[in-house]
Amino acid sequence: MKNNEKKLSGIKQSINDFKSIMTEKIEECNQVFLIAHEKPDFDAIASLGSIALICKKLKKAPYIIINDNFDDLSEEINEMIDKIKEKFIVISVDDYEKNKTDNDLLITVDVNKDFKTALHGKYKQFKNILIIDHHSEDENTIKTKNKLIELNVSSCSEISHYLLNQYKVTSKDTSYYTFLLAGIYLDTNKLNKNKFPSTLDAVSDLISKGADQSKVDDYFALDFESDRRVQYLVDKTIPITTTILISVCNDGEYTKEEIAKAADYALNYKCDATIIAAKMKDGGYGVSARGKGVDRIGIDNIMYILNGGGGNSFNASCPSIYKDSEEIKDEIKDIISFKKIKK
Ligand SMILES: [Mn+2]
Repeated sequence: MKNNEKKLSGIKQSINDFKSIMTEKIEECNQVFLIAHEKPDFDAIASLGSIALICKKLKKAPYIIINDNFDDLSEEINEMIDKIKEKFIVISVDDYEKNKTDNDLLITVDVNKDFKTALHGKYKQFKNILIIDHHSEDENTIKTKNKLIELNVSSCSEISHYLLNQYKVTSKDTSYYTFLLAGIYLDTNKLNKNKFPSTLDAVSDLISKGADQSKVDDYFALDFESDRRVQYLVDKTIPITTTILISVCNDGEYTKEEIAKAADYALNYKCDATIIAAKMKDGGYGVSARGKGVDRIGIDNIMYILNGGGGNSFNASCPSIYKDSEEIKDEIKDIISFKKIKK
């Protein structure tokens, strides 16, 4: 118990330290732009909303950049974005380009890799950048001194919740708390994994502030058609070694989320890792890999060699691949059998 308390105070301490630099940077800039990773999920959207509330409290109405085609995002995500639009301005990268000044601040949430946001290649245009995230850093992490990257938390929503508290920001519109709860539920698979004492504290605080649990359940309700597609991908997995299951699927059209869910699901079987590749709307193959933490298999390294991806021994992926399914399957086999090593 003592150890848990120490951990919790550690998070609060680093958040408190970050608060002063965050306040300073927000106050001294002309405009604040917020961005998350492309194809934003509940955690990303919830974090955008909360950090926007903090900017507003500091009297800097932020611009939230969401450059995705809204039709590609789920109904639930669109509903959340519409809610955020009641209070804040949501813009595209083109809008940003038209309105940028030489003293702008960028805050990235739920992301720290340069290639994962729609501003890739444009970071130098910002005078300052703040990163608020829960993913580990690597050589692709956006260059900035000012970052709050906490690995011992469930999600960026959890960090955002503690930031809201530090700034004493409260919202009459309880949707913002509901979004944070949804973000935490997503990244903990409904509190089944990846949760810390600070996570449970955040959950109980959010519920006491009016986060709507039945709404969160609605967000996670299974879409039947989509779930059938996930199960189809799972059905197609075959053992490629005694410990790795793969599925490369060229029929049907899948979303990144469905591919990730299939990789998660297949990991329930007797194996150390799963790799799922399936065709998406644009003709490319989305790839997700999951592992049980067995480092020697190195799914992150497999993703790196396959198409410049990465991750860790539990969770890895790579950018879409535009080749045919047989070629992809062969390449994965070659990598696993060490026929193909680092480029
Ligand atoms: Mn996240």
